[in-house]
Amino acid sequence: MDLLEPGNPDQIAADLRAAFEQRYGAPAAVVGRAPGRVNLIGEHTDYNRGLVLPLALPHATYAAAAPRTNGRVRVASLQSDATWEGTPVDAGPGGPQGWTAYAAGVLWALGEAGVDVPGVDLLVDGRVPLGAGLSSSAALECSVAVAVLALAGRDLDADARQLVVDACIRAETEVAGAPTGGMDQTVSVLAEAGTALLVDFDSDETRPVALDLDGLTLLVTDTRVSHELVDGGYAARRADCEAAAAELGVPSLRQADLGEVDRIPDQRVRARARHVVTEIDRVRPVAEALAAGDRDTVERLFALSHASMRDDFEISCDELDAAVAVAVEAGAVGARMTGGGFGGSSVALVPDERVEAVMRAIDTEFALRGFAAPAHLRAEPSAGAGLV
Ligand code: GAF
Repeated sequence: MDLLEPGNPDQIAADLRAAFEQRYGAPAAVVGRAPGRVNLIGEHTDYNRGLVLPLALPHATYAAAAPRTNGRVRVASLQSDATWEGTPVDAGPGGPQGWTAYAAGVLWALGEAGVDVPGVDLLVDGRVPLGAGLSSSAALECSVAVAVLALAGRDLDADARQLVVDACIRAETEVAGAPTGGMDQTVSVLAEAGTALLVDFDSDETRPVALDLDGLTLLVTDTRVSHELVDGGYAARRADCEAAAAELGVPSLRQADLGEVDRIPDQRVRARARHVVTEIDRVRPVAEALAAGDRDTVERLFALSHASMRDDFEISCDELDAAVAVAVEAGAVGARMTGGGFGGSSVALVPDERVEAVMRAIDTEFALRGFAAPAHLRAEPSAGAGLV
């Protein structure tokens, strides 16, 4: 059984500082840390000005940084041989490619926001599984942003946190070219330990929700079907949502009425809109149920959410459907796929004494069906980005 541990932040930071000094020949001045996330409910609702309920994972990305006097930037990772070198201004759209677009793009976006970005050496260590729908991209961006802001002499107060969220969204959408909606950067920076974050993308309000998880574990299963947000599926879903809003004459699907949605002539666009409108309506009841320990409501709404993503939004896959079905059969209170979809992870609410059994049942089913072996992790609601 593959259980992914988050590691000890102090130890990871110490090891990263040692690797940094070996690579660049001088010590790091700061280490930034930003978590991945798992979303509990509210999928593909953020770019429709809807509601989401993610929480920050204990699994994070770490970015060691030191200022340079020549104004130049060097970006490297412990997970990849690809590197990037240039100036913060060079790191904008059309500049860095691949994983370095997410890291270096943040320097460009911070500069655009008026931050006096210094030349910098960066080395990152990502402990959020890659391509697992757990927001390794946002963790990377936000870890770099908090490190660089510290080098620029800024405290991470509420204004600076919002600046980081906005800059990281620009890096992801404009430099890396992933047309995502902002949930991942928001929770990676604003999350508070022990809580999920209810975000309203219409009013831009955020509210921590304390979860009653007494006797329960949030178990995430990475199906190891790799998902990518820069390929066409995510953008196509977003375009369908925009087409639906245009058809209904509303600024976004947040303003759409389910009865009106049923009259959209194009079957595919109608189904996409139905997912978004019904999913937004599930978010507050799930937040209330998780806060009150109401297991029946969580089970019912997780099941409806998963079916909606599978049938109406068409972003699930056999592995995700299997992980969800087997988790519930083996004793989970509720389970659903989480994140952007097309692979990635499921999340299940599991009584503590059933966690081992659920993990084993999923592993067995995957082996029987010839799927790659999945990995599991415990999603303890953790704090947002900061310095280690
Ligand atoms: C990805 C995106 F980055 C988010 O903005 C969100 O749309 C999510 O998919 C689906 O809920 O994580």
